[in-house]
Amino acid sequence: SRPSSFAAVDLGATSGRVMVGRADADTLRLTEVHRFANRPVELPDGLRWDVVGLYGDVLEGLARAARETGGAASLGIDSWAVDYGLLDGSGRLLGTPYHYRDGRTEGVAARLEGVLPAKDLYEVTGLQHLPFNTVYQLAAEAGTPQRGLARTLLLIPDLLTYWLTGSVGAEATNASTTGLFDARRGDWSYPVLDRLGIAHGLLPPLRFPGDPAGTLRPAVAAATGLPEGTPVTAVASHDTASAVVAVPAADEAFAYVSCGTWSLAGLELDAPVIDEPARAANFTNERGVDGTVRFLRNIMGLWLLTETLRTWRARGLPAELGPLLDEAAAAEPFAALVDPDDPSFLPPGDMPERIAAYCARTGQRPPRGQGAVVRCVVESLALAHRSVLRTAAELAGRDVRVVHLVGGGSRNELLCRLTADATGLPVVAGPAEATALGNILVQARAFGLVPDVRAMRALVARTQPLRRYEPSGDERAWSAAAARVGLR
Ligand code: LFR
Repeated sequence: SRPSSFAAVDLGATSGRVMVGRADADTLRLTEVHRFANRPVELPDGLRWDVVGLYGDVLEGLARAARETGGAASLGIDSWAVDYGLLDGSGRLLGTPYHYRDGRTEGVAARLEGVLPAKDLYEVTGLQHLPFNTVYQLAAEAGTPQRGLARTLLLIPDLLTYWLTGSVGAEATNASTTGLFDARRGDWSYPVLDRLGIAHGLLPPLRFPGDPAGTLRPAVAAATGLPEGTPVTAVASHDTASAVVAVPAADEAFAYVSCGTWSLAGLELDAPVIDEPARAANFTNERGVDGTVRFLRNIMGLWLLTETLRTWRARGLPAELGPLLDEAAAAEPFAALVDPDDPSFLPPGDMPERIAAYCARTGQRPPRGQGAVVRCVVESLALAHRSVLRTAAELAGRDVRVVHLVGGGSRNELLCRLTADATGLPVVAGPAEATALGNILVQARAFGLVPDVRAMRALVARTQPLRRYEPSGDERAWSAAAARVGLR
């Protein structure tokens, strides 16, 4: 049978892409039709996403997808989590959405402690504490005119879906990252909304991966050349949830690291683990496809590297990743280490300077030379992968025999090799475009081409290039290194 075509819009924090995927029971082929930068904009009143520009790139990408396919069966949108636009009562966007790295949420969680203690919030949501969770962003905006006029909150993929179709909804995997979602019941938490004085109607009804999410407005069909009536399908609109769908795991004893701007390291579970040890370790229970739970922790990820390169580029220093990784591979091991999740690394800005400051603060000699800085970043990320995956297995009482490293980071051989060494487990690297593949696969299932997640994973394993790294490290050296930065 002829495989059907689907379009995937996948927006990451640093770049976006529109892909065409062809899928059936034996085929899974991705073609990139448009890739574009996602450049946050620093306005005098905060760090924002250029959502209108992104929408323009989505339209451009869909036009190219239309030329490539002659008409996709459906399209789906995923992006980073947490951030949102507010609409007034007539559906107009109120202001430019904030970037989660904007500083306005600083101190907000502490201020909320009296109204809704973090422990109580965790008990319901099972969500890791991140200063930028939607719940804190909303609290930071209390009293603003936008917040006063807001009648609907739409997370970024839902906002773009609304612009494409006119249809309003909240996709569940992404809703689970807001801090307003009940992890056990799999629905908005109305008691949490009440405690925070948030009107129930601000949050649209949920949609689940595979549900229809409207059809293209005639103006969008005209602008893109896609047929009128082309359906938009709700996918796992949280990029991490889409990536986990496309992890080519053969059985249950696997851990994953979805490695891009962030490293999301953890396990797939059937039910949330919400207890005091999980809260103390700041583990999250985000929702996956089919009611699964993504039990994981955020690690600062390749952000440390891309922000380092951006700093060097601005200074006119060499900033090409390939040669720098070669230098890093040859640099002295364990010379300088950081805890990648130190809060000082979260905002945009001079990253090498902050790494040097961290080292000085912890009695280490700051890395000297670019290769040494990159070594420090990559080795520290591998250490964090080790520490988080060990903790995950312990908290969930699960056996882990292989680590699947998916996303852009799977192209970074040094990171894959060091992650295998640090964890003492084989690392299967790839696919690099797991998120877009997961997006396509959920659509393919909605159209009856793939039966279930197991079959999706088997299809990825059969069709995508993967590379296996066997651990070769010295366990004692890694555990000593971890201890130096307070990891395990
Ligand atoms: C990864 C991701 C993470 C989320 C972070 C911020 O792209 O979606 O899962 O914690 O971005 O939204």
